[in-house]
Amino acid sequence: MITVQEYLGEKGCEADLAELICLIAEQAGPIRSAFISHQRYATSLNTSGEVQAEMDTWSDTHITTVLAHSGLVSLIASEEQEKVYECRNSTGRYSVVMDPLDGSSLIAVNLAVGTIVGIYEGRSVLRKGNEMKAALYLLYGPMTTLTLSVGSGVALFSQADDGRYLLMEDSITLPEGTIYGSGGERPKWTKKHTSFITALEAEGAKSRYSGSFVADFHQILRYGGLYAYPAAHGKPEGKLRLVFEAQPIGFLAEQAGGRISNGSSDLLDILPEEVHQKTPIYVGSRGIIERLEALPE
Ligand code: AFP
Repeated sequence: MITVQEYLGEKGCEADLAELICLIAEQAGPIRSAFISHQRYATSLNTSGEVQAEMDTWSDTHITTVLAHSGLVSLIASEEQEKVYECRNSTGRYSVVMDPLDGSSLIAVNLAVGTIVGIYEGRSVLRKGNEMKAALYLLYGPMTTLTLSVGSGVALFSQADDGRYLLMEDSITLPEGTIYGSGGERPKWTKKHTSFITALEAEGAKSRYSGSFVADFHQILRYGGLYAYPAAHGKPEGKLRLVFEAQPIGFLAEQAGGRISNGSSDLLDILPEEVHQKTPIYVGSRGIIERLEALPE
């Protein structure tokens, strides 16, 4: 079977980028091991005002420390850190954006959570998503999987007992499909969002939503459909973050032939103004997103 290292070699990925991707993927082992001993929910809040789980801060510190010592990275922007972390003395030519542990409120109920990462070349993290060099997520479910794109399609790997990532499927295509999941409280949804979801339901769409973006997106990637976290009354920017969540997941979705949108335009074309910026998100099957974008506000 093909390992992730062999896959990256076949794709002609630059050696330092391949090294960085593999280094990040290796952290799934320590992160999985930490789940049992770091189950508490802290009293601290992140920059978005959300309660941090112990695993949020643990994963953040762990990955940041590993990357800071790697010599491959110059900047790290994390959902769990207010400021962008500068790797002093590093000549690394990549900047990393990450949600170290997405879906952390689900650790207590043992549902799938993950690590989301985007990699840019150069010393800057406020970039359009379509400038990304690579994006990946690690999903901690019954298997540990790595979903990866270096800009030439999407590949899915699973981690074997010996720690190696083995290719399960290359050139993944995000199909048209009928699963949908939407965050937010229905009474607070906008009129456009409510009528779109109601129309999908009338056509037989089936609701599946866990509350872990990375896990909910993964089933959309495989089965097709729509993941949405919309604008809402009182929350016009929704809940999810453009830089740490939308851009890496959107890069993977579009590399698989799907789309990501804020409801009216492609999120990968938007230049973030600040790292913790939020955005409404619609990601999934191309046809569904195009239908939504064509609707009047
Ligand atoms: P946590 O990491 O705090 O659990 O937040 C997860 C998340 O950012 C994203 O992964 C989910 O899709 C979304 O929030 C869930 O939000 P709701 O609890 O409002 O459905």
